[in-house]
Amino acid sequence: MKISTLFLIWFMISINQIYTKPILTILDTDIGSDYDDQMALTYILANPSIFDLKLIICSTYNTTARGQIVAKTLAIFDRFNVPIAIGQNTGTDNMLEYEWAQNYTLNQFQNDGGIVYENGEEALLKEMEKANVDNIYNLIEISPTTSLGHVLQHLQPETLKYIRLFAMAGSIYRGYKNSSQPSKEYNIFVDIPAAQIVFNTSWAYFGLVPLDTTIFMQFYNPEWQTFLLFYNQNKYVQLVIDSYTVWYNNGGNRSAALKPFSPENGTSTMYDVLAAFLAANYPRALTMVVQELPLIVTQDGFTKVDSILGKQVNVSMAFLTSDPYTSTELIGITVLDSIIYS
Ligand SMILES: *[C@@H]1O[C@H](CO)[C@@H](O)[C@H](O)[C@H]1NC(C)=O
Ligand SMILES: *[C@@H]1O[C@H](CO)[C@@H](O)[C@H](O)[C@H]1NC(C)=O
Ligand SMILES: *[C@@H]1O[C@H](CO)[C@@H](O)[C@H](O)[C@H]1NC(C)=O
Ligand SMILES: *[C@@H]1O[C@H](CO)[C@@H](O)[C@H](O)[C@H]1NC(C)=O
Ligand SMILES: *[C@@H]1O[C@H](CO)[C@@H](O)[C@H](O)[C@H]1NC(C)=O
Ligand SMILES: *[C@@H]1O[C@H](CO)[C@@H](O)[C@H](O)[C@H]1NC(C)=O
Ligand SMILES: *[C@@H]1O[C@H](CO)[C@@H](O)[C@H](O)[C@H]1NC(C)=O
Ligand SMILES: [Ca+2]
Repeated sequence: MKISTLFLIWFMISINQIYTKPILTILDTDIGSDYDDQMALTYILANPSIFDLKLIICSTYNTTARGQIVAKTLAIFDRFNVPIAIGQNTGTDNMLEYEWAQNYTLNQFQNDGGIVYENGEEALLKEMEKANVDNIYNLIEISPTTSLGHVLQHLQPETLKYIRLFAMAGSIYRGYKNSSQPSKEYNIFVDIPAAQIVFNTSWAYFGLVPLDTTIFMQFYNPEWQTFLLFYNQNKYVQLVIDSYTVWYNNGGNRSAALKPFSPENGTSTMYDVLAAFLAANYPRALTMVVQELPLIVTQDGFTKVDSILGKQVNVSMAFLTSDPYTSTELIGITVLDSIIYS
């Protein structure tokens, strides 16, 4: 029974990835701090038949340093046609992955043919304004929403009918460390007013992956061992392992996760990858149990069900399999294989 369900999901993922037209996509990321943004970006770039990536905006803290990490990634994929938008620098923060991209400057990226928009919010606004009935956009939001919150104050509400949001944020019933109490999730907590704006917007579709499901997103043996085998012959696998190792050695090893991890045996928690996976498979959620819930963001940074004030959000509350790791392993295989075979 379990095997056949898994096979069905696998089959649907494959079909989905063969027959859909690539969808216009914007990525808002705080790549550099946690490692999951890098895996999400790599997955997106490895799947051009699913994602037609139009803009990457880097948000919060040292956005220039984040931009460099994106630049090096785009260069390895030879994707100089994807512009990098630099969001507002909101201060200094540990950027554990930065060293990996240190020797590839934004100037170098531009000399190589890349495009950098110094006013990232303006670039995001302009890209979102292109959405219309013939050009539906998916916005993959895997950062605190500082940039998006600002942009939403200038965007015509009409345009939002053509933009679907897929966000990693919040915590409904479960929190960090598989706690039975919800947490103040990071992407919300860093900029609560911005999150309130995003959650109080009428999107064409709003799909949310909260901690309730994302805490189980660790890719482990055996799919990780298979991935490692390709290190010497595949530059995308090399990109992931090298940047992950830099991040890990610079303190990423202390990052919280349900299972202990190291570059030899698996990943840290790939929260953000689930948002990209959800976008890739829209309108199906495949491995996930989705519930439409009226949510608000409270003044102190919780995401709460509120049937009076809340706006509807399609929340990935659980996985279809009773053991969540059965589902996240399948997602891991899909994601890692697509990187190997891109
Ligand atoms: C941001 O990062 C870049 C690259 O490391 C560095 O040159 C710059 O000084 C940093 N800026 C701030 C405000 O931390
Ligand atoms: C950056 O450093 C790496 C590792 O030392 C090296 O392989 C790469 O060629 C360097 N890139 C540039 C642009 O200098
Ligand atoms: C998470 O917590 C729930 C109940 O609190 C428990 O049933 C489940 O086994 C836990 N899962 C993991 C992977 O720790
Ligand atoms: C949502 O926005 C409307 C105005 O469009 C405002 O009246 C309402 O108070 C906001 N709700 C929340 C929960 O922020
Ligand atoms: C949630 O999903 C249902 C079914 O696909 C859809 O009809 C509804 O509009 C979605 N709601 C939001 C807020 O995205
Ligand atoms: C993380 O790595 C540092 C060295 O880079 C080491 O000093 C520290 O003990 C490690 N912490 C954990 C929790 O493994
Ligand atoms: C993975 O590596 C970490 C760090 O070395 C270690 O603590 C953990 O036990 C390993 N897990 C497995 C399943 O080998
Ligand atoms: Ca992130």
